[in-house]
Amino acid sequence: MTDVKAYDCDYENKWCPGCGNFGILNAMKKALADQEIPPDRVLIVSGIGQAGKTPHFLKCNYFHGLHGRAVPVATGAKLANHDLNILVNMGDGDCYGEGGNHLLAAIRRNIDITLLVHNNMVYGLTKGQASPTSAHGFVTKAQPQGVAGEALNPLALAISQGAGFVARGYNGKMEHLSRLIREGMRHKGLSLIDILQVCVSFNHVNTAGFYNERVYELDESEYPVDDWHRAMDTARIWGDRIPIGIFYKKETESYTDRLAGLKDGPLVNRQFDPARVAALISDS
Ligand SMILES: Cc1ncc(C[n+]2csc(CCOP(=O)(O)OP(=O)(O)O)c2C)c(N)n1
Repeated sequence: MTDVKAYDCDYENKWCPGCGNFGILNAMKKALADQEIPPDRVLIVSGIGQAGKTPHFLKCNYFHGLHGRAVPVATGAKLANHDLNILVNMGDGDCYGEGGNHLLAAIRRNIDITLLVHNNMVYGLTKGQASPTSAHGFVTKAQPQGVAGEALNPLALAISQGAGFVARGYNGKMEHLSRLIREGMRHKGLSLIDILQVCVSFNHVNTAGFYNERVYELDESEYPVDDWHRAMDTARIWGDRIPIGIFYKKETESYTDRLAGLKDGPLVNRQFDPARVAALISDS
């Protein structure tokens, strides 16, 4: 039996008191424990930022890479060992800004990883500049007259590009978020979970109060999760009411399923023959 405590680690945590990342961390632990996944079967890859620190606070395998580059690392790890459960923690700047092109490639290839984007709509670690999801007009020290551009809609982007599992969670609804993470991990193929995350230091607009008044759960008994047009419409709802839940879900062959070379099991379990590699190098 795997308990949430199996994932506890005593690394000192410096997130601000009240940071939404704590709810996300707890939801991850619960999702992993509920699936009885032991820590050694999990790899967490992260980029740079406050979100990128998440795996420091979990006892499991992790790789903390460069800003925006967690997805290619996770892709490589999945291809090397497709038996591993791979989660990726990134901030909205990390994933949709610096790492945007990698996100597009992962969607196109349908890499079987679960992307958890801590979307606080601001660059937290570097003290509050606008990110790709900052709203038009959002005022920061670096954008004193407000953001001139429009905010990226990550859910609509992912659905439009054919991602097979697209969901939104909220750090204030831990049980619900943990269910989404569990479902995302069970999905064969790329799962994107955009998580509304409160930043108590640098986003004084999208606060817990703001979300608690607006967030509602999609009704799973009524909502047709495989209806692409409905998903696109739902992804565009933002205002007095903000939906959370699974917006779109449709399974198609994942990248690892498509690669003939992986059919005989994970590459890491194969015998490595240095003589064959040496022969290949001398041939070229
Ligand atoms: C290529 C590159 N560009 C910029 C930076 C500086 N930098 C580090 S973290 C960060 C922003 C992080 O914001 P986000 O990804 O939204 O995560 P958060 O800290 O809000 O969780 C930036 C711009 C960097 N380390 N590398």
